[in-house]
Amino acid sequence: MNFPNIPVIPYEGPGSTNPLAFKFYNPDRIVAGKPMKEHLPFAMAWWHNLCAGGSDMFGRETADKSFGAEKGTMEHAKAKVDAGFEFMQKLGIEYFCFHDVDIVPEADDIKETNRRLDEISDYILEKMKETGIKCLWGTANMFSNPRFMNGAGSTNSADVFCFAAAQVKKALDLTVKLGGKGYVFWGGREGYETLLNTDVKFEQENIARLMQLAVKYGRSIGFTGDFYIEPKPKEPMKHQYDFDAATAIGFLRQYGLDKDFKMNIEANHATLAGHTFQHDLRISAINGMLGSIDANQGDYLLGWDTDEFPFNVYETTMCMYEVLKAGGVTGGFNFDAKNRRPSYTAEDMFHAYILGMDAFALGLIKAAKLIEDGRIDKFIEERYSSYKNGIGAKIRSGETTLEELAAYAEEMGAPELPGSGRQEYLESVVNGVLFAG
Ligand code: XUL
Ligand code: CO
Repeated sequence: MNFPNIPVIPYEGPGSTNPLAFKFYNPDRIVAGKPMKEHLPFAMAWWHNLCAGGSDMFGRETADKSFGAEKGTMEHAKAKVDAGFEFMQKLGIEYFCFHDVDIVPEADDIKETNRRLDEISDYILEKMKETGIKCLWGTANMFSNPRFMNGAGSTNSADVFCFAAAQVKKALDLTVKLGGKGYVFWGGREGYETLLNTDVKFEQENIARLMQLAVKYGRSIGFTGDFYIEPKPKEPMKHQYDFDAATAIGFLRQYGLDKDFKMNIEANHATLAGHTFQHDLRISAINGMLGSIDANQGDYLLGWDTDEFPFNVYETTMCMYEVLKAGGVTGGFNFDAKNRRPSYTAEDMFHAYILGMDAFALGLIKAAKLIEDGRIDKFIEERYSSYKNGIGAKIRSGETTLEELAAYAEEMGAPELPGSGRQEYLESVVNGVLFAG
């Protein structure tokens, strides 16, 4: 046992002061017609939770993630599997997400790395069968190794492109072997630093080519799930090609990938793009591409990807509002989040997930109330009511001409002001629902 002092985390309700209990996440509680756990398929991110020890560019690791084994060995890889499954079981988390290099130490020779991946995935599969825990999505890390300094699909080197292809192929094999629901492309270094050395069109075509090849191969080995793009505007590259949901959706349509791909929206990436989390969820949803969510939050005072555990209930509420309106996600809620560096104990790992799961459970409860309350929906409906009849209805149905509209305007004279947006009133409605007890 890796966490002998941590019990299975119970639900104790909002009044509880037990740090190792859920206050809001009650998996079987019915909200908006189904149990919370069905609305919120939570996933553990292998890389942060089992691999990252809190190092940053100014200091080394503070948390010990050795789990009793020597790092860089297959014993360590297995110890992480044991720790991860114990962790998920204790929290009632039913899914995990992984990169290839999170689950084994990468060898110099890809054939050896792949052998290690076969071995560890057999072991993971055993644990999955034992526990009923499932794989949400897999991905290939094509950004850490120096060979990917200029990107993977976007690299200037055809040899590096082939290496990336080999990693994608293997990561797809693993995702299928583990029954993953999705496969993610986060284009870590698919971007550029300066146009003085970059052919943007060439690079974007090559990224699309890698994705097209992945779809073809994935479908040929029986992968029926969704491919995802995870947009991010910057970091590590100054300009990343998948800036935000709108950009990524345009890209997918341009290259005929839109039937196979959806979005994996990460809160902190959306805010780095100058949007709200809710904005990128809405853009994905209205395009039929709301796939999965990387559940975290950023820090509005810092301009980078801090990957904090979600705490801001306004944001989780507006996220769940979008998710409920969209009829749910096809993927899940992956905690792509890490403890703050000074929160370095095993207990902190549990506190972090309890915080995140409670924040989303609360968001779900409040979002369902907002929808049930109906004042926001009613207001929006009335706001556009001038399009219900007459000339407005003709505009909507496309049965008009510019000449007809101009004649209408001339006849009418100056239009009345379009009606108050009532933002402050609506914000007070949200507060009323959030804090009404
Ligand atoms: C990096 C990030 C990644 C992806 C998977 O910002 O979010 O961890 O989620 O590669
Ligand atoms: Co992410």
